[in-house]
Amino acid sequence: MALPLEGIKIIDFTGVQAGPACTQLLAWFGADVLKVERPGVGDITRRQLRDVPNLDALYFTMLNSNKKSLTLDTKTPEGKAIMEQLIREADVLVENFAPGAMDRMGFTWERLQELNPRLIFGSIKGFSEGHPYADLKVYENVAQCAGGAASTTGFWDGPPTVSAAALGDSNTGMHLAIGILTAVIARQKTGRGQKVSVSMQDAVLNLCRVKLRDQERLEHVGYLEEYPQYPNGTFTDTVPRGGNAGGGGQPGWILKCKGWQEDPNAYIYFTIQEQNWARTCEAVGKPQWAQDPDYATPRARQPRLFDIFAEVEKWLADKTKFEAVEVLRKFGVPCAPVLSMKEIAYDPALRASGSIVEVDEELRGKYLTVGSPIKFSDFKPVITGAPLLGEHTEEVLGRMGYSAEQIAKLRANKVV
Ligand code: CAO
Repeated sequence: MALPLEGIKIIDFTGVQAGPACTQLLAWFGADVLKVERPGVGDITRRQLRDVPNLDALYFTMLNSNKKSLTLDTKTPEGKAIMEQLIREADVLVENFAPGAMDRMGFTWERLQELNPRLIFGSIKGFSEGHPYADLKVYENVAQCAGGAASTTGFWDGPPTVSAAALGDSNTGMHLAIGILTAVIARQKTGRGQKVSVSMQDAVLNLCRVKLRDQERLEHVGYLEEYPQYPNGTFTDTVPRGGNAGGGGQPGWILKCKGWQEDPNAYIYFTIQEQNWARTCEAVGKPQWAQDPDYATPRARQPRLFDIFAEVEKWLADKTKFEAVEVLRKFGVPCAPVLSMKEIAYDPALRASGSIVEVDEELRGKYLTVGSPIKFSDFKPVITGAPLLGEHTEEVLGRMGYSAEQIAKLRANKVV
């Protein structure tokens, strides 16, 4: 069966994580993605954090599957000419270079439109155009700090904290993928391409929506009832760090289970859902709480939340995180074991669903990667290996009309 994005030609002029995550997703769904990389150098992640000498690092292979690779020095006249021909034939060009790099190379948005008015140009930067920091180079944690995530993550008595989740990188790539697909649909109506820009700061902020909600609530009422600082702590004029508190109307916390003294991940996340309170009480052996006026309503429970959590921890003391979840799920309590990366890597359910997949590459052999988190009823994305640097150079140039001699000359001159 043809994959949905088959026939869509994407020039992947990206590096590190944010851009490659975007184009990888589109490749999984069938787009023809050609990674354009500097000869002899390639995407920097090929050699960052290597686990096997001289092999492309997992950092690269896990973000560049299902793509092809062409080496091309786009700063040489011959390289520029090849790039221009590729752009004329492409549907989409994606880049995430440092601010101004595309312009310095001669590929301004105006020039791209001249070359191909149907081209969709996807661009990732740290900050939006016109922002005072628009000239900054940005990596993941910089974006988490600028987007509001770090100031609201962690514990109130500790420093701002970054998340392990790639809110700045892969998240921005996912936003760009949505933007690109939207522009593809728009082009079906208008016949024109357009520039689609996403800044990492904005993509992080989009995920911190509820914290902006909290800022506005704080300015209206002076406190945030679902934060651990309420009712006995103090609030300033900005949203505090709330530790592991449940972010919405459902109080929750990370609770210790059997073995927490030795195992740093022997915990569960436990949630108090208002509409499920009576069953929750039954589950943790406190059925009397359901009718007790000190515990029966969210308002009554609010000042006692940490006493409740302490009682639940007593109930958890002789249960592993998996045993605890087995009981709680039967009572409809929203909860989960805190899973370590090792547990995730070997989780049979994640393997069965295709969320973790094993790729077999000629040089590296078998390795795990994260598969498509988006599931379709008509097809299942198949994750293949990542290309070696310049693996498809001959194939691509040959298709563009270059002879073997011409390619050899380009190679000798380090253009490809
Ligand atoms: N041929 C010729 N030159 C090439 C080339 C090619 N195929 N590919 C890249 N280059 C050149 C660029 O044109 C640039 O040259 P100039 O500096 O002379 O303009 C140079 O290589 C380096 O570009 P770069 O963007 O990779 O710069 P960097 O390594 O200094 O910065 C990063 C990396 C990620 C900080 C920066 O690209 C950035 O801020 N990107 C936007 C935000 C982003 O996506 N960050 C996410 C990274 S994931 O954590």
